[in-house]
Amino acid sequence: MIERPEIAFRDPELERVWGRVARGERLDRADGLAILGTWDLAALGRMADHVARARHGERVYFTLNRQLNPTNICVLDCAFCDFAARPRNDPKAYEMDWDEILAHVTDDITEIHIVGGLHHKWRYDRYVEIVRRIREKSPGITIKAWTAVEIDFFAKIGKRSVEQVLADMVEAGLDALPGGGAEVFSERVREALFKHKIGEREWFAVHDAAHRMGIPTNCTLLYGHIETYEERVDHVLKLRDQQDRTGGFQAFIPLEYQVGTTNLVERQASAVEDLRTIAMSRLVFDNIPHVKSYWVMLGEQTAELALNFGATDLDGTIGIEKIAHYALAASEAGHTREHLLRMIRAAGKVPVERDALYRELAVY
Ligand code: V47
Repeated sequence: MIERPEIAFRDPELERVWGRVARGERLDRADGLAILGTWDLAALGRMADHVARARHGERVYFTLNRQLNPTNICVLDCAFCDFAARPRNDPKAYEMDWDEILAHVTDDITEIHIVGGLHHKWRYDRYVEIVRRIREKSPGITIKAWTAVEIDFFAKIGKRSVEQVLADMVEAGLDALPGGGAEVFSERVREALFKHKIGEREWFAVHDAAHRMGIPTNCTLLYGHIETYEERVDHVLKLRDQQDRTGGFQAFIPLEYQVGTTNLVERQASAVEDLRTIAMSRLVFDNIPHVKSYWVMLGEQTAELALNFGATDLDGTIGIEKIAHYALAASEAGHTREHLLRMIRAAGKVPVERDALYRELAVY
């Protein structure tokens, strides 16, 4: 254990939480709420940074990756999503052909992140074939593909169990699942924003099955819209319980809602809100290795600051990103390795290049 810093607190509630961290106690709902409500950001940053350093020292991870979204046509109608196109007569609808899909796989990347819409016409085999052809083109790449929402959908259209879908995908070349589609584990929010999408029971069933089959996964929270602080903390606690049972989550990614044209709220979450959410998750998750600072949605400045508020992963170079950019994200579409190195070093950390399985490829 690294030495505990002396922290000058202005918020007595936060000081109480620090006492619990110092005694090695597990944080609870009241602690999570105290963190989300604090204005004592300097102290909060030191707390979360201490916990991150105890796990990873000065190391912050990133990957050379590309996102692939083979289609945006989707049978769902989530109120926060600018990416999805309706199945019929939507001018922004697109479907990639094999050449376009395979053009995403090049020698300069080590991770491909695949996620897309639930297409009303694509067959089960096409989704498996996407993974297989990518694996054939690049035997060495790591493939992080399909959210729990998609796996559940494939099970329905392919008339298979979730386990069988996962087994088919692994056989085709899949390495890990991304964490999307969790949104907020709250029936109130689901009813209001994404009532046609699977809820927490099915989302957890997919990740539970994946972990039991040895497939690592990520997990996410979509925040900064109509959810309450209580719902945010409860979401994190539910993920922590799952991790106690199966241990397969590699990283937690708080996704900042991009207002875009869906306008669920007037303005995006503030940087203060982002940093509190990152720090809360780092402090409450005593069992998930990484909290990711997703620069695409946070913006570069806040993403860099988050590296001193408990985040130890910057995702990657990304290349072309559609989900946040259809929702008018202000960030660049992609960054070079050198750019990510500069961001990590500017935060006083040591850059470590990884693949989708968090195997270390280079320390800079
Ligand atoms: O599930 C949709 C979200 C997710 C918006 O696992 C939006 O490493 C913000 O899960 N504003 C997909 N978010 C992206 C995702 C992800 C991203 C990066 C890394 C990983 C990982 C996973 O994007 C969806 C949904 O929650 N989303 N619309 C929006 N307007």
